[in-house]
Amino acid sequence: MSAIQFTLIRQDGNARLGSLTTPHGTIETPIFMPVGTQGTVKAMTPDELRQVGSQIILGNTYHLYLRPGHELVARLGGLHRFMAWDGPILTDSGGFQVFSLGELRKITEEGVRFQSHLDGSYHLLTPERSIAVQEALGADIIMCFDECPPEPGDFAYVSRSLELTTRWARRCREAHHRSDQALFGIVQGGLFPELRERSVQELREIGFDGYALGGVSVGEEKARMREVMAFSAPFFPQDQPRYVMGIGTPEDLVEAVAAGYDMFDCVMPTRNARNGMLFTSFGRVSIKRGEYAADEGPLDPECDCYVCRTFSRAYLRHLYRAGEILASRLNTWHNLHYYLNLMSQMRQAIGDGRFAEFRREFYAKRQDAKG
Ligand code: PRF
Ligand code: ZN
Repeated sequence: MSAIQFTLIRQDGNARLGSLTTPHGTIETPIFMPVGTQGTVKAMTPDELRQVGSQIILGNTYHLYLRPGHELVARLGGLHRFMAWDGPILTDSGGFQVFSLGELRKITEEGVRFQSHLDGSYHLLTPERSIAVQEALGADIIMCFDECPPEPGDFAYVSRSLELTTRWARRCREAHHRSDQALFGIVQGGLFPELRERSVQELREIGFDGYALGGVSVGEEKARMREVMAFSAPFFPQDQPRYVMGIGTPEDLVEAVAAGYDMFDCVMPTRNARNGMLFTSFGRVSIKRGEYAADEGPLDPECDCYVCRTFSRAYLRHLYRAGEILASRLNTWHNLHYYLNLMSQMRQAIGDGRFAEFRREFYAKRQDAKG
């Protein structure tokens, strides 16, 4: 028995409308998961996350393991209780985060030895340990501990890396005991169709509650990333959720949904918000620019979020330039609303059988023409 239940409601081209029931509630797919790395989606309270339309959020094993420590979180009732978010949570395994440490880590068959970015202390993260930490945190969906090879990776290296990821996935499956948590496998294989196919097959033989496409958006060209998403999708099971890890721009999300994926996460809406980069229905807006100094209009005339209904571009520019805390809060509010609303529009379009039309209109409206 799986801790989650996925229902495919409708397919329109390759795009999928579905629903995913977890121990903390049912979410609609395709869905975007705001990133709450350190037990908080930066600048937003749980109540505000609900108001912008969040249904599920993402947490990070690596950060919470180092600080405040998974045992402490478990003692305080688990991550849901600790951060007062009662909806579904997915935690990433820490694999990707420790690989991002560069010099500070060493990969062996056993796991990854690394030094904390906080105090330089030494740690060993293994598949078993990653699962133990994720069981202590108590998310609804947890991820296998994988190796995410950086691009460009040659065939021999990516092939060896993916075999290690498969062996680690088997150890994760064996180490996982909580029946109220789903465990997802992570597909690697770089830019190579035959390696992606092998990766999915090996993971499917072990058997997981869902499958994620890892190792994309790691330095390859955008066109390459979209190719990998498109040629890999048919290898995934039809009747289980498909998650693309760590993407992306609004355009990436539209293309990923078009290719047949259901779940996404990215720091882009939240991180860019704090840097004054805002997403709107007609393209990107850099709110610091002089052209907005006396602009009385709303940030995005098509957006019905609290920020766009209440404040002018001139005011948002002023807050940003003055370094006010409220700039981060309002910018994050709008960007998350924009991302979550985009997903909601895509679900509507798939449900109505007009996803291709939606996709055309989405691009027609954008003036920045960036991908
Ligand atoms: N593996 C894990 N987390 C991830 C990735 C991955 O490949 C990516 C790659 N885009 C983002 N987050 N475990
Ligand atoms: Zn808005």
